[in-house]
Amino acid sequence: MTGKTNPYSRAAALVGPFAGGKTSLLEALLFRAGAIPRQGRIKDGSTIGDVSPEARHRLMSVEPNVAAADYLGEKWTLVDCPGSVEFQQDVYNTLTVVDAAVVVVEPDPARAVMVAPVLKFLDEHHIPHVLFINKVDTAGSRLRETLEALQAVSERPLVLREVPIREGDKVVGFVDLVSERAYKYRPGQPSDLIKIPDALKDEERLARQELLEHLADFDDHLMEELLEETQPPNEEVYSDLARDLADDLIVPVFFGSAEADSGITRLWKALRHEVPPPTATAARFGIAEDGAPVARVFKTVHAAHTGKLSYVRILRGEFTDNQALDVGRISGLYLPAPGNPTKAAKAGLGEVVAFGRLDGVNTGDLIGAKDVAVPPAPRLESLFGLALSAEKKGDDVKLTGALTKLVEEDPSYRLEQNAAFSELVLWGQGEIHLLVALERLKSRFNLGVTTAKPTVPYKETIKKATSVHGRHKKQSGGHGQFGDVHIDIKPQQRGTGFAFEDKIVGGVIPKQYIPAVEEGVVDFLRQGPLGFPVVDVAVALTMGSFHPVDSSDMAFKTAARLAMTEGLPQCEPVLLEPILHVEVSVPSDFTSKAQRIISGRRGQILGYDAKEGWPGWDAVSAYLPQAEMGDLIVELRSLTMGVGTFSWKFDHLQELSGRAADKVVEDRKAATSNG
Ligand SMILES: Nc1nc2c(ncn2[C@@H]2O[C@H](COP(=O)(O)OP(=O)(O)OP(=O)(O)O)[C@@H](O)[C@H]2O)c(=O)[nH]1
Ligand SMILES: [Mg+2]
Repeated sequence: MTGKTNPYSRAAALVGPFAGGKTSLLEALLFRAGAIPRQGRIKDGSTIGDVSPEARHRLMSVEPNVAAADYLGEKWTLVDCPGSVEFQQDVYNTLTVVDAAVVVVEPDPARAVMVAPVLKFLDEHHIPHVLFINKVDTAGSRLRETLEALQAVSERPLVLREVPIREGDKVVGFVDLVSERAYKYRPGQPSDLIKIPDALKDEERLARQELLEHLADFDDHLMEELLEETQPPNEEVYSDLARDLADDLIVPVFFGSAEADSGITRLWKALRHEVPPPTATAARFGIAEDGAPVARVFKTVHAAHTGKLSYVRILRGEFTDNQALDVGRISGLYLPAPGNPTKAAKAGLGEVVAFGRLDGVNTGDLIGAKDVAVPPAPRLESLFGLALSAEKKGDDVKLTGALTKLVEEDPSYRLEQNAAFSELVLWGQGEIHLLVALERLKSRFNLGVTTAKPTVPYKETIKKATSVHGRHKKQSGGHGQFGDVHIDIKPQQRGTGFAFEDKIVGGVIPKQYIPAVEEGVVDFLRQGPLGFPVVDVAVALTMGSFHPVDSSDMAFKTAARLAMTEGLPQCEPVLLEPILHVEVSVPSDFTSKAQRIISGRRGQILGYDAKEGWPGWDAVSAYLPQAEMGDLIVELRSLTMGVGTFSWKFDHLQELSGRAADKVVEDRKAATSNG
């Protein structure tokens, strides 16, 4: 253990499945560091984190809580991330700027699978991380079994750093496996140093040996010592631990209780001694030590008093308030504190701060970097959508503006302007994700909205050909109107779209009016007899006549429309349903359930296979009618402990007939006559 103080501010993210106790752990860490005078509780609504009304009343985090602390003279930023799978975008964005992550889990082996996605992300991006098994104050917590179950979903070896001291079925303290010191928890205070209980000595020895063997896998010198059965000096063990964490070779495992304030000092000390400095994190991104200041945006917030805030981690150099950057001028530099950022004049390497009013800057941007490009965190795909309309007439523009801000804050929302159905659809990660957006619209923008299922983009086509005549003639004082067309309408092969052919000979319709005829046809095809856009038809203009004075573009357009209106119903119009290609990902225990869900939704399973790069997971690929996608994610999650997910893309159109089709057409009629 080196006694050197770290000169730069370090940052750690608290991540893990929902309700594991991350926000409670933030509270405990801040309290132990002396950053807050007392330790609040989730159920009392008194924690530093989760201050937004949306988080408070749900008793869950719905955005990151960013808090600063000094621990033993060193500066830290802790970012407590939401655990719900619907708010994972913030997790991924945050993880791309921190020096390390603390993965907070519950001592329940059955829940280990819920940790798989975040561990996968950490492993893939080589982000140093430790595990904190929380809630060991609950009776019957199963540490060893939990560890085994977690190891099954972690690529990196999990290395236990302490063993529990139990009284009955309760964990009352721990033995640290490096220092070989034993501590007994004291509620609300640092633990008491005690003697290693005799009954635990053998287990402690074995566990320590296991720890050393893990480290020796990456250290030949240590390996020799173990083979020669000499005890390695603690200095060597500590420096191995720090190096292996920094290189993301091992995952050290701690345990404790955020609420009972147990094991918190142990965790703080590990962070202090083992988390790499921001220079290492910058190097991981390929950012050289020298050069112009660089900061990376991991969160954007539109706050009432400050306007747009871009939360950044400074990865090189120093930034000052009012500094002119090529993306704008920093107008307000803030030190983070949940709900209450305070102004500062400048900030240096490693610090997490918010820059005010940088309009051109987005989450994921690397401000100031000309020499490096770091890929942004992946943007999560849309899984659940709702059509929104403002309750108050005239609020539409305001609504679009507010939603644009929400999308900027959380890029896993997506706004779709569906012109064909004059619909505004907000996409997101699930029901709660969308509900939270609606609450934010209300609380922050004073916008009430009504919601509906998004319209499924059905199309229609025809199965038979016909020839029709359309004539538009009006004699109403002055100029008359005259257009006269004969057209052939016939079906085309699926996917070929629309074709128009001019077969006029001998100038029976002058060339200048032909485009107007085509326009009239195209206009009609926007909404066919069943109420949907018509595709895969060919129309040929075969005959017609004109009037030297009364004919006009308008008149020919109308004539064409009339012909189409009469002709299409004779062509056996048929509904076309959009079919998606979906890939459902689940742990293989859930594969057959996932297949049943797909079949239950008129899906056609194409096959399944081991999911690449995800040991123990399957990917089921299938065709699924878009109409059945609506709450697929809700059902999938409820059957897979929340971890099942899917990706989708439009694949093809498929004829839909019978009662299902009739229903779609009726609904469409009702919707268009209302609107
Ligand atoms: N028994 C026990 N309960 C705890 C402990 N830590 C947290 N809890 C409880 O677990 C629940 C979730 O705590 P949070 O701190 O909100 O968990 P979180 O991980 O931040 O939850 P999300 O942000 O929703 O993912 C609350 O009811 C806490 O009171 C603990 O150490 N022991
Ligand atoms: Mg939380």
